[in-house]
Order: sequence, then structure tokens, then C-alpha cells
Amino acid sequence: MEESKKFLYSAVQPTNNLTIGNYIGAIRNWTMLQNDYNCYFAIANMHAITVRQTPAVLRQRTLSLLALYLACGVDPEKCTLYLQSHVPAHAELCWVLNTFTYVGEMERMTQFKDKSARHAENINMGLMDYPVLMAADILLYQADVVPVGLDQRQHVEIARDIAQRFNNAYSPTFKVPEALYMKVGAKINDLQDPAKKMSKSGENPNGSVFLSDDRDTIIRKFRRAVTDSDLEIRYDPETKPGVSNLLSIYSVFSGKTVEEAAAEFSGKGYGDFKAAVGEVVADRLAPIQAQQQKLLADKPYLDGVLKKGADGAAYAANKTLSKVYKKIGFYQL
Ligand code: ATP
Ligand code: LTN
Repeated sequence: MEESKKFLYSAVQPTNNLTIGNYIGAIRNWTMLQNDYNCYFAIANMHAITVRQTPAVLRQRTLSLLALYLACGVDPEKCTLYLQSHVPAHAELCWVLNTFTYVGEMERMTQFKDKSARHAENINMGLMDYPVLMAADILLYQADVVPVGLDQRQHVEIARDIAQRFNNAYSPTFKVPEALYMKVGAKINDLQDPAKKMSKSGENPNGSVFLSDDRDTIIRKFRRAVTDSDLEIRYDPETKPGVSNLLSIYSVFSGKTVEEAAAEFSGKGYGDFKAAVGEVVADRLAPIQAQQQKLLADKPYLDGVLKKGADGAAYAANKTLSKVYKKIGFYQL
């Protein structure tokens, strides 16, 4: 941990298989940021249970997500990589922050409204409290920045509000975090409905490319991607959302800029373009998938990473929690 570096926090939930949206919007950026920040990266299993999970599947997805972080290049020697439920301070700070959060503002959160509509049979308190737990995650580690996709903007805003409210009520305790969005790929859209974000739990499996998809599936999904009828390959998200989305994906996976990508395909047909995007994504994902499988076969290693991560995370988290308990008047021994 280098004192001169700023602190960074992010997490992904171990729900469903991850899509290239999660990769582009989250994990890929982590591998670039880990050199410049003191990073904490969590597997948010406590958030995951706000929607009903099958226990054995949740357990398996937890390790699978850890192996994926590592396979993508997140380095446990540089970052603290851990499982949220291994650090009880998350639940403890969440409880305190609940008393600084209003029911009305939680009811108005976009994700709460969306998920309540999708899971009408189980609108539980955890689902409503999701943003407060996320605020606890971030604030426990005194994070300066939180790299996330655009869909998480409202959650980071609330974390800032809660931090400021607490700081104003007592004295400066929490760092007020900033969201960090990447220029390209902060929002990758659904291949079948380019007006919608690509999601791991979307209804149409052809709209999302999963990191676990095999080569043929990846190429087929791109071949079927929805574009438009004017047959011109250029970046213009307003009028050409499908083509622009494919150009963003191509740019990230090929390492070229969006302009370079557009130039490369100008004058070419949509068929060739979509095939090329599929190829580059499949080529880039193959070594990640192989490495993930290799790591999953070495459970003692994965457990070791989680153990070391939990110790490091708990140390930092407990320091903040103890400050909070002192300020609010919890008698300490
Ligand atoms: P779900 O569909 O289950 O709600 P999700 O696909 O939105 O899940 P999360 O676990 O909520 O995935 O998000 C993990 C990270 O991936 C977050 O930082 C989020 O902003 C980012 N992310 C998710 N989808 C996209 C996308 N389509 N484009 C860019 N970033 C994304
Ligand atoms: N809600 C986030 C996952 C998450 C997170 C966090 C992201 C849980 N805790 C703290 C950033 C910081 C999501 O991406 N769905």
C-alpha cells in the first residue's frame, strides 16, 4: 500500500455469467487502474442475495468470478481482492448508514424501481437497502474514486450524499468519493436492442455476449446484431446506435480508437464488419477463458487469494468502522 497513491474501490456481483459489458465497463479498466491507485476489488455476494440465488450456484459463481478477475489480469500482489461477506464491517457500517438514509430517496432509486418490477414476488428490504450497502462498501475504504459503468451513477451519488450527511452531522469521517467513467465503453448496449444496456440478466440471450460463450456462439451473436438500413459504418450513437455500439466493442477488443476502427471499415459491408467484430472478441476472450479454467482447478490458490484479501480489507475497514462507532457514541472497550 503506497501512501502517495489515491484509493480506489469497485465490485461486481456474482450473479449470472458476466457479459462483455461487464468486462469493458468494469474489469478491464481495473487492470489499467491497478498500477496507479491503491485498489480494493470485491465480489459483492451480499448484494447478490437481494435477488433470490441458488446456494450452490452462488458459491460456484463466487470462485468463478474470482478466477475471472485474475484471468483478466487483476493482480492480487497489487490489489486487495476479497469477498464482501468475509468482512463483517460492511454489514455493520450499512446499519449505521441506514440511519442517515431516507426511505423516500431509496424508493426513488432507478434500480430499485426496475428490480421491483422484475421481481414483484420478492421486493425485500435488502433490495431497497442495496445502495446503502454499496455506500458502506465504498466509504469503509476511504475511496477517492469508484470506477463503474454509467448505470451505477445514481448509486455513487447516494454514497456521496450519505458521506456528506454523516461528515456534516459529526466531523469529517469519510472521504467523499468520485465516480470514474471510462471514455469508451461506459455503456455497452444490447446487440438485439441497441437502445438498451447489455445486461447479464437480459431477457434475450442473443443480445448479450457472455465471457463464457464459445467462439461459434460469439461469432453468431455478432452476425445477428441489429444495425440499421443506411449501410454506412460510422460512429454516431444518436442516429446509428447499433453500428456505434459495435464500433465501441471493436475498438476496445482491438486496441484501436473508435475513429481508427470506423476508418478501417469505411466502404465495407455490414456483413464483413460484424464478422470482424465477432472474430476479434472471440480471439481476445479465448486466452482469458483458458486461464480462468486453469485457475478454477487450483482451489487452494484461490482460497489463499481470498484469505489474504479478507485480512487486508478487514484491517482497513475496521479502522473506519471504529472511527464511526466512536463518533456516534457507541461505547468501546
Ligand atoms: P444485472 O443485469 O444482473 O443487473 P449487470 O450486468 O448490470 O447485472 P452488475 O453486476 O450490476 O452487472 O455490474 C457490474 C459492473 O459492470 C458495474 O460497474 C457496471 O456499471 C458494469 N456494467 C454492467 N453492464 C454494463 C454495460 N452494458 N456497459 C458498461 N458497463 C457495464
Ligand atoms: N452495485 C454494483 C456492484 C457494487 C459496487 C460496490 C460497485 C457493489 N458494491 C461498490 C462499486 C462500488 C454493480 O455494479 N451492480
